[in-house]
Amino acid sequence: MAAREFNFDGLVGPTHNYAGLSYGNVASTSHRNQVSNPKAAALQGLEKMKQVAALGVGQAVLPPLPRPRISFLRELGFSGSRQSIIEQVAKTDPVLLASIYSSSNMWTANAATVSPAADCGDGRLHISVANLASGLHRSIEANGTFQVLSAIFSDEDLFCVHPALPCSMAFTDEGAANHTRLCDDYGKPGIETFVYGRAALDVQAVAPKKFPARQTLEATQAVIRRHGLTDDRVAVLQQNPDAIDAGVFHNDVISVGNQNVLLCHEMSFRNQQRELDLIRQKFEAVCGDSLSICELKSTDISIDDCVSSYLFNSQILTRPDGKMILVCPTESRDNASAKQCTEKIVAEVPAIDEVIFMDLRQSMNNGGGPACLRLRVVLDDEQINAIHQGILFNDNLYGRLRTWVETHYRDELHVEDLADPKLAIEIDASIVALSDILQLPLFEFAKHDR
Ligand code: SUG
Repeated sequence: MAAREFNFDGLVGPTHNYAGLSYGNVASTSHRNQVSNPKAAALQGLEKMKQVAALGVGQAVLPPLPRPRISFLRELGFSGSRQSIIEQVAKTDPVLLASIYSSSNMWTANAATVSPAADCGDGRLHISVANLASGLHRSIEANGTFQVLSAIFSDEDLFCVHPALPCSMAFTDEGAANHTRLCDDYGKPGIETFVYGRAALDVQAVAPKKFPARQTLEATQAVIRRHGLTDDRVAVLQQNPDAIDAGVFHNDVISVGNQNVLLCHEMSFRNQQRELDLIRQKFEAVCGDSLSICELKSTDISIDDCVSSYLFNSQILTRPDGKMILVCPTESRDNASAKQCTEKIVAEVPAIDEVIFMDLRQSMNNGGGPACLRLRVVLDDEQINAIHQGILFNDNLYGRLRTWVETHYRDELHVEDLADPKLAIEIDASIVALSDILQLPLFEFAKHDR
């Protein structure tokens, strides 16, 4: 059945801030304690959604998870009213406070791994919520994400939403940021590539030395089993540990694919040539077509420039006329090597005929480019009609969300502002209003956090 790709973008939350919580993510660490602008961040994200929708590509929005996650602090033994808990934690542990206030769920590429129905054993679309167990501020996303995705994909005849994997260091899972699906038509079976950073249960295994490898082989294998993906349709690769040590904390910082196109850097994977040959063979066998791989060299662009320009964190989108467009952050236009690479990509990859640059600076300063902000979901008409309709992006929703952001968001947020209980009260009003716009029971999801 004909199907198309929808990009589910995370709406940036009102507490977007620069607390520097992500070790191994160079942008996050280097912007620690800078002043953020949540309003600009959310508007930049909405502009991207608007432009993508205008290209004729499927676009939907995922709500920010309600913050602060006071229920998590109660689990840790803090007690009293919300106000007094915020005041206590602000005094004793500001990093913990920043964690439960984090807006990191805006990077929906980490929300889950999604396998289209055509690839899955039972013919349903499978979604595995990521546990994000490598980092405290991100690990608290999984419950809320499960609630939201279960509400959107509620038809169990068509969809299966799996809760996050057990929260263990052996099963740390970062979702679609380490998953790329290659296919001919979106609705036909494809090859799903899964990239992991370390094998947790093999102490001898090669792993990065400096920064954490966030995705384990064991988590990847569990997701493959849950989704009912067969060996001929998956490729499991190890990320190059040197790249992780250079700041490539997710595979989508060094590789991106769409349909029959795979862009990567020569330092993306371990045993890269062998792995790429295998993907090529599997692709030909399952999709009956040849895969177009564009492998950029270190002489084209250094790893450091990949990390600072986020060239590979671009979105490759297929327009209704079948041609592809590369949506890059403006940092890729402003970096000489990255800019040249975009020209090389257009010249060498016949399917890609256009590049556009978008300003996502607020998100980029926390290590989140265009591809981080979206979760890709392949849907056919029956599935589109079956999902919750309130999150489908159109001009009306864009207008309402813009007004909502302009009404409720601050244009300056200092990390110290998180200590002021007034912020939490302000956010309550915004959640009530957003629930109404998206017709999702967000306030209900957050009732334990009051
Ligand atoms: O997990 N940054 C996120 C960025 C996620 C990017 N996603 C993808 N590559 N798909 C992270 O490191 C920063 C939070 C802070 O510093 O306050 C943060 O969580």
